[in-house]
Amino acid sequence: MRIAVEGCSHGELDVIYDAILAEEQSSGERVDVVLLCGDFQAIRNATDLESLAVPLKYRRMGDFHRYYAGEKTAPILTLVIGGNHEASNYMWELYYGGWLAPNIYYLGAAGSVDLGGIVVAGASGIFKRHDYTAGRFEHQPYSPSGIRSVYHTRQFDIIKLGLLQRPQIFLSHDWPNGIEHCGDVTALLRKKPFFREEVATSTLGSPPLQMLLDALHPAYWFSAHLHVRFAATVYFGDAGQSDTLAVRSNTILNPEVLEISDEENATAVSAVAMPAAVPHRPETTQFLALNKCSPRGDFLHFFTLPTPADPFLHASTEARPQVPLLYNKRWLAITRVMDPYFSLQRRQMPLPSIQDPSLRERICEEEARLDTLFADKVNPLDVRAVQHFQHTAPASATAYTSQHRRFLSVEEIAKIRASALERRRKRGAAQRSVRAYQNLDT
Ligand SMILES: [Mn+2]
Repeated sequence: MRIAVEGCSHGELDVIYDAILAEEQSSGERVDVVLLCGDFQAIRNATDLESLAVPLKYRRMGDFHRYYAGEKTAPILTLVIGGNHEASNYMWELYYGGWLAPNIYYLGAAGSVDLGGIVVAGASGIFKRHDYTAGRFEHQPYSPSGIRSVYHTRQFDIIKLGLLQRPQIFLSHDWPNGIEHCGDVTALLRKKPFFREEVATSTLGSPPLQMLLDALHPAYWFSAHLHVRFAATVYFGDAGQSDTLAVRSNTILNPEVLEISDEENATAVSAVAMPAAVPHRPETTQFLALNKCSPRGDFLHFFTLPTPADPFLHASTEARPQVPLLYNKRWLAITRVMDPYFSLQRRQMPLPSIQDPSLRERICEEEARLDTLFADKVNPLDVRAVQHFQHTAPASATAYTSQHRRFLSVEEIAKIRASALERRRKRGAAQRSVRAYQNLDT
């Protein structure tokens, strides 16, 4: 199975698919699935912009609404996780995962699926310590703080992911904390010098993702968010380096021993190409962070992974055979067993440890129960048979406002918003966020 991975999408679906189709043409090799690592911006209509946490100048519709409307269709099965710039209202509708548009499947706030026989797992959002242990308390219209906390990763979801068995591929928007030390950190700092302090203080990346990396050892891990291409190899257990990522980071992350000399002549670009063809040992994770989508290119990574679906994919006479997409039974069991802990309030009851033997036992029991439940069903785990894409809001680059009693274009809304901001600023009430259009009707 040939896979294309991309970093932050920022609503640029056309550029991404065009680049992938162009690569297929030049290489002569079909791409079977696309993995997008967040900041996807599933903006269905102008009202969704109200739930997108970006500065005013970045409030753009992007390409997604045409895919949502059916004007365009994703040419290749696409799996998506969320980042910190999302239509958080829409992502919340699909908290457990689902079709954002035909052929574009969101893994949910956390999720795991079986893709042609390999397990893909993903964590949406970014880590912020003060919201990590909270429940999912945000509701719409989002408050100025809720529009941000809504995409902060929750411990509840991380623990669920930590209960998975080793996935082949893990997707996260931000990087696992400490990962920079498993690659060429000097070259990274040459390209992104402003990471220096975070690297020196061990604050680059997400600590919960570091925990997951140590717990799961996925064969491949892809991230985005920091808008730079960076490759690393993490060795676990018996692979020659007997430490975990946490131990490595804690050992190396002494600012005194950090080599961040600018004189060193490391090759900044060639050093970060991930050796896709190198077979991975089970004890290593190949990490690759990807750049954001940009016209300058180099935001994609292509690689081929042997999967149980390969004979089917090779034998198919179709130009683009449909890659099997199944629920991961283990994930379904985890979701059921952890459900009593799910909180819709700020308060989150204490959560069990991922090492808790009785918790793991209950998950195994649940898996056995699912086996019985599914025994007489045909393809019970087939995502396409169970979940169908449905519109839940109009697809339009306009939004109806009850105040104006008509549909306004994005440009008009931006103009009105800008002048409202300006008036507010003049009145000296800049500390209060302008929510003039929070009541836009869909
Ligand atoms: Mn981001």
